[in-house]
Amino acid sequence: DQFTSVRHKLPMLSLDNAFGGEDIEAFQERNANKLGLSILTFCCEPKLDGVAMSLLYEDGVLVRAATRGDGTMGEDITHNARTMATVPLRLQGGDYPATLEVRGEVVIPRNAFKRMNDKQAGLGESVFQNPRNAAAGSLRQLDPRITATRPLVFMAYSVGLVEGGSLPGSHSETLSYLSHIGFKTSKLTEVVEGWQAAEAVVDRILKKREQIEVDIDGVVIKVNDFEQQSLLGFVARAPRWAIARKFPAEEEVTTLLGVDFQVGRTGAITPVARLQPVFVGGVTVSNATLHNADEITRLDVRIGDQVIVRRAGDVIPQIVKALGDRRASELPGVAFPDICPDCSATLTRDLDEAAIRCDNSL
Ligand code: D41
Repeated sequence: DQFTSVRHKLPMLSLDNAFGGEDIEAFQERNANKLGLSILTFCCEPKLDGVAMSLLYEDGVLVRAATRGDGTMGEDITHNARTMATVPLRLQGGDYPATLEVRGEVVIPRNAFKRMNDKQAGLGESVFQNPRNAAAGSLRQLDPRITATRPLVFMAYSVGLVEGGSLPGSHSETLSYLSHIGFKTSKLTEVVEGWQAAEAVVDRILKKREQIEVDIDGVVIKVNDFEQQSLLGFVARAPRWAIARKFPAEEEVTTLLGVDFQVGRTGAITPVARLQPVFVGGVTVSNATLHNADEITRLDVRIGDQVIVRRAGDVIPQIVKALGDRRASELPGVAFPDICPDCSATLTRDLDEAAIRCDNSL
């Protein structure tokens, strides 16, 4: 209630989800049939996992920035958007419609997010769970001087209202135009023919997921031609001509069933979380590392807790958070053993080391 509500002149639609190649085939089938065509040209772009924002330009000057909100009503965040280097205050090139609304996603690159959280922690301030929450929190600051210190990046992905001028005839050309007038757009965008080629883009982007500097949660596949888009129209709140092909989530919630202790080659004792099996990062996970005793203390995790498990790329699944606020009653903590689970020797801990070891050299 601290921000002024604004009504979007054109609603910001949502996206239908697809979870496999068969959904993309059905998407093409439906749309091609409606248009009386056999194959369609698609523009495929990474689905950035950030916060949607609308920027309104009058005669090339930024006059309003708003969050998406529920798609109909958003919040006025002009004072904060103005502090972002990637939000042009004035459009470049001189060749733009009198009124132009640019839509896109506000993200924080992962490396900048880590630095930002380290800084917050160093100042004794609270840290953010992930880059998306950090972006949302940074845009909702009352003091734009705080927003200005946050590494926010705006990436344009479409236009809304256009009056007093015209735009190119396709989505991919519009993205090039947006880049020409001063916006950042995704370099991973590809124009392809047919759903199999679109699905191949999905595979390529999924393989690169860890190398890409921002979090992405899928690929948005759009019918490229604007004429075709308007013939297809939309149902309820989502266009028929676009779909979000989702990647497997990298974080899920599950239950911690117990903790086992394993003795490694060097004698270090590693706590291993036994989990209620959960599908995360594309595989079913039933174990996760808890690293060491300090990590168990830091997480304040209890047996029976709901926990957030993360599996990104091929790294060992980790517990990133224990959802202590969901505990119905006191639950038992995790007791680190005093003796080796394999040979019963007394365990030792060096003062300058995180690891607790079994020193039985035999
Ligand atoms: O990268 C994204 N998150 C993204 C979101 C994208 N690349 N394209 C999008 N296109 C649309 C339509 C087709 C409706 C113009 C979107 C979104 N919408 C969207 N973002 C939040 C809700 C919907």
